[in-house]
Amino acid sequence: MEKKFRYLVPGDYMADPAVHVFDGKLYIYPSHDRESGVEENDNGDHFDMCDYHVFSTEDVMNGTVTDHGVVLKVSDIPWAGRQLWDCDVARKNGNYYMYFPLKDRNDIFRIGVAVSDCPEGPFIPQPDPMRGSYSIDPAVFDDGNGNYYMYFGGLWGGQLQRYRNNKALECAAFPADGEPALPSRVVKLSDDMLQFAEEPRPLVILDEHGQPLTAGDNARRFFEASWMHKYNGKYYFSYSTGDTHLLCYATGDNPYGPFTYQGVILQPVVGWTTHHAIVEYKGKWYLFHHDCVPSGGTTWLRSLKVCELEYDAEGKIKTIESV
Ligand code: FUB
Repeated sequence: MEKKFRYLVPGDYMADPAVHVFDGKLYIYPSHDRESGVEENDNGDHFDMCDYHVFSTEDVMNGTVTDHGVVLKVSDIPWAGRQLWDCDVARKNGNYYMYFPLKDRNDIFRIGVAVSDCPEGPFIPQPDPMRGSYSIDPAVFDDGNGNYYMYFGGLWGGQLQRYRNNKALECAAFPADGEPALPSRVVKLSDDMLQFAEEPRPLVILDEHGQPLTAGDNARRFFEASWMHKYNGKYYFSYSTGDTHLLCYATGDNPYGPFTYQGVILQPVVGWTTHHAIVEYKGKWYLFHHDCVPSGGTTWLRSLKVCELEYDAEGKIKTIESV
């Protein structure tokens, strides 16, 4: 049977979905793409987003998708420079915490937090970014036992190559092809959800021989777009390979890893970036993602999309061909 895809917000450009189920309703927290006129470059300056909307639905493939409007904007954030990239939201004790990457006034990406008492927002930003935060693409995983973990990081425009051991380098540095790839980071959040509870740790992805994926293995190594979900007791870390345009995943036995590479979730879509969320809702699993088909291939004008995701009997995700 042919796979069914649905564009969720046909009237606007939305990308980088983070998706959660709160009180039986499915909420989508995407980036909000726009035509800002900023010229395309390797730094990603053309992804010049300035606000977030929240969407909700109770029927993923066929139901109404409600737009709850603008919930946070750059001009509301006290430490803002520019570029609101991929966000995520977590719930704890009746409060909702939105985590967002934004360049500060020195053009350095930091991760900020904004708080609301409902999943639709609006979200009120904290006065400063999270202490010790850097790079982009925060994804927050609720392990269901009172512990919340943030996965973050992104290469190139995401600035991860500027850091080692959580310290800024004098100059950005990429490992040689045969050296271990630059990893995503994982960090437990503090009880109040507003800070890191510890130093971020590298999230290591091993190959089939138990060796870390190398920097030259760019069809498998991490680039950006971290996401974590659990299936049958296993932890599934999924991510984009960036310049090879794949969504891949690796599995592990705990939130910190190590994780072992498993395969491709989604083949390249139209457009340079690929980014996703994997969620179970009403007994089915879904892959939320984006592509640039509606904008005729304009990389910075992406459209939100969803399809069902399936596992085989061993828990392997079946690769999805994009259309
Ligand atoms: O939306 C800007 C950036 O593009 C995101 O942070 C990356 O994951 C990529 O999708």
